Amino acid sequence: MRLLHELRNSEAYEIAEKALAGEELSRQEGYALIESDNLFLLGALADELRRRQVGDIVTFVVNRQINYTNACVSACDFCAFYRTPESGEAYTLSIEEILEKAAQAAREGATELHIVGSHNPELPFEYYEEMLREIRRHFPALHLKAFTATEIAFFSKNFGMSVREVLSRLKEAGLKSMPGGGAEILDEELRKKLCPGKASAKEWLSVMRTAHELGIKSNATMLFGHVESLRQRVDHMLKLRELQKTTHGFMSFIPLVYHPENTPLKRSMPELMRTSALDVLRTIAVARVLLGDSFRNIRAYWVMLGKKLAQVALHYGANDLDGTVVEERVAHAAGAKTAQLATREELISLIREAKRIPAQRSTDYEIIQRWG
Ligand code: V47
Repeated sequence: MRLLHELRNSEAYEIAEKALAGEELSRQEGYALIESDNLFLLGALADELRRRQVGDIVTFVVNRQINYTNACVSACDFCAFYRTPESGEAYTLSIEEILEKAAQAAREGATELHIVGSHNPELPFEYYEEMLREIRRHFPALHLKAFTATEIAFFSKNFGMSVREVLSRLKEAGLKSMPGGGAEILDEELRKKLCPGKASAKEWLSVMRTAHELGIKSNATMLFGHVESLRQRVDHMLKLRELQKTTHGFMSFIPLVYHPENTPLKRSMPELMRTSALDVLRTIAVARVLLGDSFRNIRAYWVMLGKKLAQVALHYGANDLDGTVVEERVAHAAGAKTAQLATREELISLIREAKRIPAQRSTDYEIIQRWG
């Protein structure tokens, strides 16, 4: 059959054979995969590698996000969430307000708080320590996953402390792991254009290395679908793969779909649209194949993908749907139309309908409960 003949003679087919034989793919092979238009082959390959690596269980976490402040001096072009510290729309939650949100999460059975903010020069370091200490004192069972690597780099500069000291003090106060935000695209030139006011790619990776050395595990994200090239996505993944080989500290990889509405970038490029569903699936599949054995967990973050596309992504290499979330501000400020909350039942049913086994996990991917 012509279809199969053409497939067998394609470069993507050869690369797929290599990946299936368990070999690590090179940068050039990564480029060829992401540039190949054979989404079926890519999806089938990613799905098979996912099955071998983690089986048919698809996980989620019962969690709550808390965005403690939006006042920010970094002014990234892709961000609709931040406000300048002088703006009348800037806010900072008090420790009491944060504790109320934590109490609600605990009542609803959450096991994790995901706490991130912006780069707010007006808060003292004690605010962060007290936030963690107080939550830990009142709700010791909640895992505190907090502060992106760019926030940590900002604290280090703002308070004149080394990254190691910042992380050690936060760990002492109750920090258990770190989310993967702020990675954007780990390319120095692109960052100079999009986010010159915050940590460089080198600094982001260095904060993560230090965190992992201190026993603080983390996730890694990639913000895609704006002005980056397909090859820059591959380069980004390879930087993560390299670091992971030495630290083994990343728990999961989370591709974040760029939402353009209300962002400075969209104002300067009105033609910028949200990327297509096919581009999302291709990127998730390439992540599963290229990150190989180094990353067990590839997340389909439903808040940014939408629940239906996140479900499809479970057949393109993803094995995790993130969590119940409850309140999300970054993507919603930039035009996300998804709900802010997913119930446990909803996540279970999305996973079941994808013919996978739903399981609730802890932040560090221990299974808490599975269904069927
Ligand atoms: O750091 C900013 C990105 C991140 C936009 O590690 C945008 O468990 C889309 O990192 N459109 C925050 N994305 C989200 C994040 C995250 C989410 C869920 C789980 C985890 C985890 C991490 O969102 C930011 C930035 O990279 N972002 N602006 C935008 N307009």
